[in-house]
Amino acid sequence: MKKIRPFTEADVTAESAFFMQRRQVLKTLGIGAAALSLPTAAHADLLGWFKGNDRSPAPPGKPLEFSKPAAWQSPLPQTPEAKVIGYNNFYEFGLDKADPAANAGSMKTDPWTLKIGGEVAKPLTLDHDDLFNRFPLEERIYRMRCVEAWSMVVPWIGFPLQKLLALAEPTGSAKYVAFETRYAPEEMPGQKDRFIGGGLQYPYVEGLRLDEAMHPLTLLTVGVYGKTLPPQNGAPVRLTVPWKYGFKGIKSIVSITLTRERPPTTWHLSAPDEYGFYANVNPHVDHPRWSQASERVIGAGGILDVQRQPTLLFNGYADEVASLYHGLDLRENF
Ligand SMILES: Nc1nc2c(c(=O)[nH]1)N[C@H]1C(S)=C(S)[C@@H](COP(=O)(O)O)O[C@H]1N2
Ligand SMILES: [Mo]
Repeated sequence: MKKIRPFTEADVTAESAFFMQRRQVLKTLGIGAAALSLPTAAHADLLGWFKGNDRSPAPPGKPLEFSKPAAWQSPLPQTPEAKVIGYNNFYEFGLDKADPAANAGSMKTDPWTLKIGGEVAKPLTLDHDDLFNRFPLEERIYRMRCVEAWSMVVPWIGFPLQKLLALAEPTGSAKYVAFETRYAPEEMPGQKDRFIGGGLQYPYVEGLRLDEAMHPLTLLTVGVYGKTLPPQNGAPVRLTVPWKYGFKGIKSIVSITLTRERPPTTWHLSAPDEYGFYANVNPHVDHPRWSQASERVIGAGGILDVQRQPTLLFNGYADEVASLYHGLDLRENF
């Protein structure tokens, strides 16, 4: 059987190319027009899904109580809320930027269980309410840079991951932290169907070095724009690591495991030459298929209102995080 190249983010990028994308999706998977004309059950499902996008959207989030520490406020213009919650990557719900908002309402996010275990003295479990009550919530206005070369500025709400890890007490053998998204194919059609899910392996997994996970910028995020996260943004809890490409920000997390070895990570598994483990934002290290020197700013305008700006080393957080990578070759460790 012909080996199929997994999708890369670039296969599914510009929101303007809606229909072209769908053709590209099928082409990448090796499905030509002839195959499409065969009305097999699988293809009927697939075409039904593509026509779909008429499912009822998730109800709006609940208002949260949080502080606004001065250190994390920002004069940068924030991306309009409609774009933050309407232009998403969450391949479990489809590949188009509009798919997650249209489809993620099917995911059950309460009750929820987040398990912290592995190389820790005190494994623990948080339930849905613990996510919002166990730690004081803070608003953090962070830059967000997707590896596809677009960017936003987002007012997230959450708590530092370091507080949760401290409770679990990592052992001396803990070197990495592994994260896993919920696996529920009945609720997440992309996990059930390779066509919808872009050929990625599920559940989506991510990882950080322990020192990256303990960094004060690293946030477990439970809200955005003053309210609980909508499902398309990774409800009820997702990771935010603002100096790394967006794909490190794994959504809808059910487990956090401290490990001795570097854990597998989804995009690296799918295309190891294109997506590294570190994924630090770096304008000097291009993606093999496009430049990372600048980025398209997702603003209030439509697709014809294109603003670009230079991309910053570590996404503008070099003063805070460059010391983590002292002596590391950032080109080799991309
Ligand atoms: N489980 C899961 N997490 C994920 C993804 C995904 O497809 N599945 N996409 C990643 C990518 S590529 C990006 S850019 C961010 C997008 O987050 P946002 O939609 O909240 O902006 O989520 C990341 N987390
Ligand atoms: Mo991304």
